[in-house]
Amino acid sequence: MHRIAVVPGSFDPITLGHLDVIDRAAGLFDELHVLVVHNPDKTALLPVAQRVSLIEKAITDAGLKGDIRVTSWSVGLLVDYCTDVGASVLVKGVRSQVDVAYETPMAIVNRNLAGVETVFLLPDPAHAHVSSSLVRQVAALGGDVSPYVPSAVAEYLQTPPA
Ligand code: COD
Repeated sequence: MHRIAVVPGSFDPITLGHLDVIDRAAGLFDELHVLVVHNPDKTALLPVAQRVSLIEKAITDAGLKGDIRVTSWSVGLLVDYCTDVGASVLVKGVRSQVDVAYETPMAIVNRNLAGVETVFLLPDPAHAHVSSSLVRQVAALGGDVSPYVPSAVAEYLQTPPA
């Protein structure tokens, strides 16, 4: 059976924590869709198309193996995308009990809505403290974000287009 999984997120921007989860997930499934989804609870920094492009560059630069596709989704439920592409699994990274508490109700609702299961992956502890919001804050205050993000993101945040 050809197993397709989706790794959804805001990825605003992609961090080394996200990349670690994508790498682990790519080793577990035949086909992986990294899906940029608008989170209405968050104020976005980067346009969705820019987030997609930075994820693609980060995956290429890191030399990740496997069938990894990057795209975005803005219409309807996350599980509608899964159904459309034939994905039976969502992959979420969990850094702490806070992430588990946030993700658990969504995982149950997604299973009830469409039979899509959620797999939780633990990140490398080296990246467990990293979040996109922390990166956005450090960048906004002029700090060095390079320890937390792929080099393409660090370059972009340090020299955004005019
Ligand atoms: N290490 C490991 N994992 C990490 C790290 C890290 N350092 N940082 C983030 N992650 C994980 C997060 O826990 C999350 O699983 C994923 O990476 C994405 O994180 P973000 O911050 O980019 O994205 P979020 O948290 O804003 O999620 C956006 C989603 C759209 C994925 C989310 O809101 C969602 O699943 N929405 C469901 C929409 C829907 O259909 N709702 C109805 C039914 S529930």
